[in-house]
Amino acid sequence: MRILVTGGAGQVGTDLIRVLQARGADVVVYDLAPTPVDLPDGVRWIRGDICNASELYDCVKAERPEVIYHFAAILSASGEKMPHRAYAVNQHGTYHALEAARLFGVRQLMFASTIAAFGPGLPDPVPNEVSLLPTTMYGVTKVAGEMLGNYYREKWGLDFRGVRFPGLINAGVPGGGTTDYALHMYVSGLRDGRYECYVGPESTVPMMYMPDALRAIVELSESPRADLGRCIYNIGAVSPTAEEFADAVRARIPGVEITFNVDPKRQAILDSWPKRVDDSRARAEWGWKHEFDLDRMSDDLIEKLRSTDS
Ligand code: AKB
Repeated sequence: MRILVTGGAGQVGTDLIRVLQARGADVVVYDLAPTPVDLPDGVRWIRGDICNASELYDCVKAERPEVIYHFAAILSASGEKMPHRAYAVNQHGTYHALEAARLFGVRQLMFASTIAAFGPGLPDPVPNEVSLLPTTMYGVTKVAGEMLGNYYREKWGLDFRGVRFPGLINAGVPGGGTTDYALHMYVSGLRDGRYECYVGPESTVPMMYMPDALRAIVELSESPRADLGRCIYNIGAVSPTAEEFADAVRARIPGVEITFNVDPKRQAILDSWPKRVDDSRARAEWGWKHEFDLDRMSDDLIEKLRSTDS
């Protein structure tokens, strides 16, 4: 099956293309970034801008993917620095991806939504169905993407599905998100022996290790449509405080120095998000279950970082 991944150079896309290829997919990437030197053999890279509809349409028309994983996006912290760019990439980009799917007969479009779709003052844990009043441009455009995708499903029969990702943690390069502090603790902690965290020690949001996140999106894509009662699902894993992350890193990297120096802007974004998500719909409808808790994730990530660095 041919799968097109938009944003294949991003934090999720980089790992996703490998997972999809390992499952036998013929993977094509559409991304503005130049072809990476470590691109797996057999993956094709088409350089293009998600904001440019005709470029994207040409690509989808020529490649005829059966499924699009639409992951091109500007994340929350970068989006607050450049809201116009975030609007263009996230809002127009999603519309272009949906239109490309409609015009060229793509069967399914998988969408990366986020906990940033939620705003402040919601129940803890936050339910799947709740009023969505985000405070960031990133969150606003992701809510719009959810709604638009639902419209395409109802109006045109496109099999639109997506998950609200928690903050994601992996060994790769983070992409301008507010939750990046968690992965920086591991990466900078190991490489530099220190990290100054930009949110306070009590800060808590839902977080997930990348292998769980990749499994979630692929499992949702492959679930029988008849089992699914909605398009978009909360998925949860762990919700450690920033201090608990720091302790997990300290316990595994002797002598590491982790300190806290709050950046009020990023702290305010983080505080507008829920601490925990209720993912019972995903668990009931397509069997979602995370595998990595804080300890297992910390062991695995540090081992991966050590082996990449040696
Ligand atoms: C961000 O921090 O912007 C992202 C997200 C929560 O979607 N990691």
